[in-house]
Amino acid sequence: MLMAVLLVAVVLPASTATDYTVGESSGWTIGVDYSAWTEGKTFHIGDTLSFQYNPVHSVMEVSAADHGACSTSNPLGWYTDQSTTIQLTDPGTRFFICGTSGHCGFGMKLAVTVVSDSRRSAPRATSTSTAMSAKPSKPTGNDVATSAADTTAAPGSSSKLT
Ligand SMILES: [Cu+2]
Repeated sequence: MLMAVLLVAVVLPASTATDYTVGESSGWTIGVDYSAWTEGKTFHIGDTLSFQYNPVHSVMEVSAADHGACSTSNPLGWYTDQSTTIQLTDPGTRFFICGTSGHCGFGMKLAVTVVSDSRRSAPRATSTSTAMSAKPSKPTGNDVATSAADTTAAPGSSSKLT
């Protein structure tokens, strides 16, 4: 009797994270509008991005500035295994381009904004207890070209060390 009740309780919160295949069946390639692909999607902490691509492409994670400029000179991460899974572990926007020369200019660029997980009641298997409030540290330190959108993090004191 009690056993059955416990089993149900364990099974219920099983799958809350979503695995997004970038570009759906088209994958990560030239000719897909990735800003259109992200439209209407809400990416949460714990979700994953799956890039599927052939060897002429790669996945490069870059800063916002390099994403805007299609610059491959200073990657934060570079993946060439043709099947790359990116874990979305923190709130904020992450930027990806193709590392092959010219491909970003042909549209192989993707920006994914990860929201804090306020909608879900029970986040699983993450030991971080900082769910939605009180995030003292900002993980990505790209103060290079902070665009106008970046007013959320620092209320008042924006340090300019140029
Ligand atoms: Cu490419």
